[in-house]
Amino acid sequence: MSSIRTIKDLPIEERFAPGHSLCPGCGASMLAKLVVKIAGKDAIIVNPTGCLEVCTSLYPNSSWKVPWIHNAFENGAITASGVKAAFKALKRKGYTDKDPYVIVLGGDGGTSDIGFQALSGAWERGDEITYICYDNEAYMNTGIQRSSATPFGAWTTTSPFGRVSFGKKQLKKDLFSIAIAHRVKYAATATIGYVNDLIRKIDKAIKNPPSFIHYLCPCPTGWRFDESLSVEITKVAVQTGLWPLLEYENGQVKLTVPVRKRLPVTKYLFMQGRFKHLKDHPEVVKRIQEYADELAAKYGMGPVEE
Ligand SMILES: Cc1ncc(C[n+]2csc(CCOP(=O)(O)OP(=O)(O)O)c2C)c(N)n1
Repeated sequence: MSSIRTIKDLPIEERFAPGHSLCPGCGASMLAKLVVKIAGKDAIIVNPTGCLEVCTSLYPNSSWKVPWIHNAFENGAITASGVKAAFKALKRKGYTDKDPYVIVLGGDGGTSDIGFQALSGAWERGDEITYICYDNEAYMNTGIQRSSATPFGAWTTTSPFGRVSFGKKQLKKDLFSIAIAHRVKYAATATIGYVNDLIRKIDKAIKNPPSFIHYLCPCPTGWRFDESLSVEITKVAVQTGLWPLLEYENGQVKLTVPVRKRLPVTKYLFMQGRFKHLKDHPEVVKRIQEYADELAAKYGMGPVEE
């Protein structure tokens, strides 16, 4: 089984069809296209409720040229565990010779909040599934409500700003560390701005289950930026240190894309309408810079250079 390491290694055949209703610039469509290209025709995609599911399966159409299951918001991981177990049993009994990759594509609400217990259980049991969280940092499909993955200070419809509020009051949940704490075999963070890094990690994750990828998913609609900037914005997230590109395997965490000189977090924040009220809250911006500095110290990124 040869590895897919860069965009040049990708198969030509498309397995994610156009014609879906995801927004222009949506990071979930870019991810889905890559995942099904890399995983191939026998992969089985499990898709809990969310933008990706709703917008790619408008009856009677579907964008998925691979087997695909929509399941409830709560149970992406356990649906995948069941599919994998069924294939193992069928194979053992001689009914099939297939042992497909089973891959969940879940939003941050479906992963870090509502589907979390099913995911934790699957990881703890060591179920041989790959879970990819496309993290657009809010419940976008239902109108931009905050999730536990929404960043500190961000506006959402349920973390508004105004006289008594500066946006979300809590830091983002650290799903990468939580996955490692469950002793998964492989875990990574990734994003579309570093596409070869992303491609290599998808390939590695599907071949080394139980595995997890936390994918920073740009969302022009919910983050309030021009759709042409989707890829650029994720590069800036990485360069500020707010989204370190990490990989965990064999008990070691490493930074896969070095950041020797960081951009100040203001560069990332003020590209987006969801943070624009922070111009009146320098203390919140300072805390976000400190958070980036903490990540830099933890993962070995360089100092901020204005
Ligand atoms: C148990 C349950 N609660 C609420 C909903 C309504 N609902 C459907 S999609 C969605 C938002 C999903 O958010 P996320 O997982 O972050 O994915 P995104 O929409 O951002 O892609 C919600 C709240 C639901 N389907 N099931």
